[in-house]
Amino acid sequence: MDKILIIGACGQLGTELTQRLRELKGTENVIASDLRDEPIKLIADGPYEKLDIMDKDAFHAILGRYNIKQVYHLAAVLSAKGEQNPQFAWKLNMESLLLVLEAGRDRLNKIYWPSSIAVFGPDTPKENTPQNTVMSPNTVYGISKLAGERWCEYYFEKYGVDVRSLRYPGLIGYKALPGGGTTDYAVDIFHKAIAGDDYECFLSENTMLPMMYMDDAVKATIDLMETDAANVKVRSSYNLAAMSFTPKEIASEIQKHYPDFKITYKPDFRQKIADSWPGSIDDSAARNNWGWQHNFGLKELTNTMIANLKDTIVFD
Ligand code: VAH
Repeated sequence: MDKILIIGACGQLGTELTQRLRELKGTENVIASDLRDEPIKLIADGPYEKLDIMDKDAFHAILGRYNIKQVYHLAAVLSAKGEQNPQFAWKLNMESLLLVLEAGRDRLNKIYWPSSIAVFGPDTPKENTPQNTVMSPNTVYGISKLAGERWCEYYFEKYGVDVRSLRYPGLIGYKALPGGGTTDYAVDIFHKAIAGDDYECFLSENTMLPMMYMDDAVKATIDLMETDAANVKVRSSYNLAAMSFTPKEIASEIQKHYPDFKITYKPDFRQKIADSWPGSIDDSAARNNWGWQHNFGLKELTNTMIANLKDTIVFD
């Protein structure tokens, strides 16, 4: 059984991916790592290492200590936070990926690295965005993800590194809070509605964005990593989709459960980021190559988020 290292394990996706991989592979085979001294409670059941992925020696020491053979490299600065510190976002997002890809040349069997719909830009076709199309991202996050995709394909073709990647839409889950994304309004809105508060949305009401419930994102990630290498025909990064909705649409769905919930709209700098992204994604390559199928639409997402969050939100 390959030992797996998850970098960024305390993040929104990392938390849930760590839990699921431990269920599938055995807790002791999945080493979680993040910048924090201690793991968050949800993943404190198994091995954890404090790791700054910019520290090459510390990274290689962990690879050796546990005889790691697979790395899920999730650590990154997301779109909104990246625009506030472009130089750091580029450095972290790119240099850490190259560190992991280099390790893949001689000591790893498989690598997972997340890309994003942020690789698309203002002149990309907005509807049913194809796998291969015009890509001119205008955020440092999107630029770093597009460059990262090119490096992944380069390391696969030049060195045979088995690195796999997905272009995630906005991810929504209840177990761990997101950090610094433009799509994070779709998580914030549930916390506000359930706490009985009004919500001031930082995007305009008709901003259509591709979104996905966290369980689907975790399923797609593991399905891609577990499929035979011969099925992985895209070595940059696969388009991945489940649903698209606007803030107005998700608010209406929530109001079916909380009729008094009120939303107002006050677009900020994140509106320009969202406007540069597609409204919907063609993920037929993932569906044809390795059998991707999503399970959650807007209704199922809303029901699940409310069912799980309402027992954890402290009411004012
Ligand atoms: C962000 N949640 O908003 C991320 C994601 C498609 C968006 O990459 O930056």
